Amino acid sequence: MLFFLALSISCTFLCIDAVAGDGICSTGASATTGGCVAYEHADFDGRHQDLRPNHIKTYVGDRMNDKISSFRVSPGCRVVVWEDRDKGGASQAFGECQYIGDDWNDDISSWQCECR
Ligand SMILES: [Ca+2]
Ligand SMILES: [Ca+2]
Repeated sequence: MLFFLALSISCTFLCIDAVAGDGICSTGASATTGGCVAYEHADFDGRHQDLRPNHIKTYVGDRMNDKISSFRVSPGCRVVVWEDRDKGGASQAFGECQYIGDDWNDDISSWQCECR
């Protein structure tokens, strides 16, 4: 039991470190037309998917599944992502991000645009 606990704690720390280390995210938000945009490639390139403020995609669709690499985010908003559809598996929050990092690249299956 203790062993499992220690293992899950160290994994949590490692995952957070990895995202902070590889990801190229800014704390400042870019001026978009409201809401969040996910992109297939880094640097806001390739196919994109828009999400209005406080909306959620429980499945990104076959075209975008396990392909998202960057996000644009309106002021006051952030994205929350999940590795599986229907908010399943690991989760992480991002601001404006030209590359989400090796841990999350091409992994996202559901996401949400959270705004104040
Ligand atoms: Ca990609
Ligand atoms: Ca996935």
